[in-house]
Amino acid sequence: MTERVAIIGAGPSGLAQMRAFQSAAAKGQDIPEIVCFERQDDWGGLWNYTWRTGLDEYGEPVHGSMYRYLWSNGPKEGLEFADYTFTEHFGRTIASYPPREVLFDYIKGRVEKAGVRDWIKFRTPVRWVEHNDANGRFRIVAHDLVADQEISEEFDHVVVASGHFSTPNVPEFEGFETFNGRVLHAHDFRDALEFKDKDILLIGTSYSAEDIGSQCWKYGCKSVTVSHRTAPMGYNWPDNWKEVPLLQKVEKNTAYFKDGTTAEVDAIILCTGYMHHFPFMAHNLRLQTANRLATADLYKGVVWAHNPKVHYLGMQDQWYTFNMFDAQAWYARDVMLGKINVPSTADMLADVDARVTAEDAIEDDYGCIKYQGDYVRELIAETDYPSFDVDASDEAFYQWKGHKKANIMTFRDNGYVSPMTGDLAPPHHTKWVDALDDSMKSYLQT
Ligand code: FAD
Ligand code: NA7
Repeated sequence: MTERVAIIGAGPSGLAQMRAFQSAAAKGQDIPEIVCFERQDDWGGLWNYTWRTGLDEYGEPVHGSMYRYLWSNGPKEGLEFADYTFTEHFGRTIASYPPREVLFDYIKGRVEKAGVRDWIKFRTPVRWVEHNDANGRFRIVAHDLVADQEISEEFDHVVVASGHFSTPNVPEFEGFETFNGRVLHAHDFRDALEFKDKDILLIGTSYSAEDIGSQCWKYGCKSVTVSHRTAPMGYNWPDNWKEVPLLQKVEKNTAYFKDGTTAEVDAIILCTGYMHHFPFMAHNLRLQTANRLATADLYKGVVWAHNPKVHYLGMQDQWYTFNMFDAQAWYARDVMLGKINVPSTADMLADVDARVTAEDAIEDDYGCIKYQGDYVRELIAETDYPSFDVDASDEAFYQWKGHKKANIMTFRDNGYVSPMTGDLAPPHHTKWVDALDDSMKSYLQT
């Protein structure tokens, strides 16, 4: 009997898994039956932009956390697919920080070429996954939203590719109930123009705070105040931007910070990160981890150590993205195909511990980049994923860090060398700060 593989999610990670199997089939290998369950009505995961927030038209939580005018926050040379380059997709070299629509197009291009769309059941969220100890298979319960019918099927392997930047972490601060303005999480932020001429307060100091603040500044907010729990970001911010210690409380429109200072603000955007949230996984299969490079309980960062027929893709905090998901998907595929044997549970957990210890010893962001680059290199060495110059990707990330430090509002005007083709990306035709139209049409103009 042909084995069956369930993939949960058709974002970049789930699509990587489908492409991994399709590439094996294209080489003449037998592959299992693949069924991908996807809650949204299209593929691409977070890159499939939606204007919706809260619940969707079926009452499902909206997955999307991306917003209008989003440009890649890292160089594309750090995420390029080794089996489908930007040059192959666009027919020429393009600049290094594409807007969302351009990256969405790139993601789609590879899987359209692979022809795997028929494997996906759209509008079908997975509700429950449990292991059947009697027959060693997994029962998956999903909901066909369009037909409003429950689906219950058995599979031999499960790949969880549902992402971890969708369910917001929402702390509360004193006075929010009576704040005279809007309080929202970054997950629900959609359009910087909403905050034009407004004084905004951001809580958090990571990518969301940096980028949402920069967007709002670019599109004309009056001022940006960023409140930190641990440390300020420390970039050379524009004059109408300041960094302050943690918010203590708000009263009407006044925000009070830990150092005794105050600010008058119109809106508060909680850029406080996301939760790894898998309510559909039975407890003995459910990943519980912090957002870090070495995740808990995943052998090689992929295989669920307590049942190696379950795989989780893309669950790490991310410097590397698309090609790391590929490295993981190819590895998971070969475990499922029996080409790679995993060790005992004890040895898999020892591998996890070793990765955690190695991550804990990293001193700075450069070390994190190298750590994740080395991880990608380790995985691709074990499969037939096309080898690529990981050092060149690391180098693009190192230069990116330097460019951000030099000027946080101009770093996207730089270009880097492709680890796949060796080509240097050309500069974009317009400086990021002046490029208000983020459409693909505008971006690809020469
Ligand atoms: P996702 O893209 O989240 O896709 C998961 C998919 O699973 C979704 O389609 C979802 O609908 C589906 N799903 C979830 N639950 C279920 C269920 N129960 N049943 C069925 N389907 C389900 N990365 C970069 O490389 N560059 C960037 O510039 C960048 N910017 C980002 C900006 C923001 C605001 C955010 C939030 C993330 C950004 N990222 C960026 C990181 C992003 O995580 C990855 O690029 C990528 O989208 C992760 O892919 P994924 O497939 O693992 O998860
Ligand atoms: P991250 O990278 O997980 O960062 C979360 C931030 O939120 C971080 O600065 C935290 O501060 C801060 N945080 C979390 N909880 C609190 C509370 N209770 N109070 C104050 N500050 C808090 O999430 P992002 O959304 O920025 O980035 C996620 C992805 O989106 C990323 O990959 C990008 O590509 C886009 P800490 O440093 O822990 O004190």
